[in-house]
Amino acid sequence: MKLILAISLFIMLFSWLIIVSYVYKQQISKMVGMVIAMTLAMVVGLGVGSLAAMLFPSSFFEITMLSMLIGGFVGVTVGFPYAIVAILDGLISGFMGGMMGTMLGAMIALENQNQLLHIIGLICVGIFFLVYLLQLSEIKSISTRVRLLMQPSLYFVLICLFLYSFHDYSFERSVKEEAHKVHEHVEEIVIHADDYHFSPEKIEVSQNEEVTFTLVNDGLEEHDFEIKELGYHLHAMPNDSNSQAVTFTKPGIYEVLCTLPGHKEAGMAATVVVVES
Ligand SMILES: [Cu+2]
Repeated sequence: MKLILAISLFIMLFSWLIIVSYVYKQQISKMVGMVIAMTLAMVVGLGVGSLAAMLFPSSFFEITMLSMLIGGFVGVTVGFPYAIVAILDGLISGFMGGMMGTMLGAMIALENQNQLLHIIGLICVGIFFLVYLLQLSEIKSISTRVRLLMQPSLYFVLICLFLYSFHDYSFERSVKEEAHKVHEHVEEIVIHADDYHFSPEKIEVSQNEEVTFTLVNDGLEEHDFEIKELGYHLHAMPNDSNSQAVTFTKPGIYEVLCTLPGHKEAGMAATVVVVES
């Protein structure tokens, strides 16, 4: 809920700057318009890129392209009322911001992602405020109707509200909880091997969930536990055991064998049924 508030406030603060630069385009000089286009495009690209790279680390390419596009789009939009040079600078800055943001988000260690997110949030709104002051310094005449609305203090209050709703949002916590949840799912399955028999003979596991098989040799001879399709191999001497983790990515029925000569024929076979998740 608070996150939705933070995001809406962020969009509001940002749109305010765009509205001001459109409404007062006659009074703001081309030079300042260009600086505003560059700054906003860079900041938005950086923010969107780093957040996206942290949230969707597996689709890095798509996220880089999308962040560059968003940054570039912001640059063009803000630069549009001013000059071609403002559009061009905005576009390039947006591309760069998006690119750097995704790299930053992807490179940062998991435990620092929360800090990074908050630092970038703070930088974004801080720069927004400076841009707003820059815009106001250019505007000579404000109609009395909107004078109250254009007070920098009002904008500042919105920034404080944003920081308040954002400060205790813990991205790190949600990531860690997720990782913990996955960890809890690691299941150990113990298979007993005696002379020429596996027990159990039918093992059921879920697709994409890590399982650890432990082969316990209760027999008088050495035995192994091999899943040929995965290149998975466990071996145990008599009165010994061995374990190794494996993840089945494809559902289906996998054959398990003891590869020692004659053992399979004597009945040392089992099946792993991987259930689609
Ligand atoms: Cu065997």
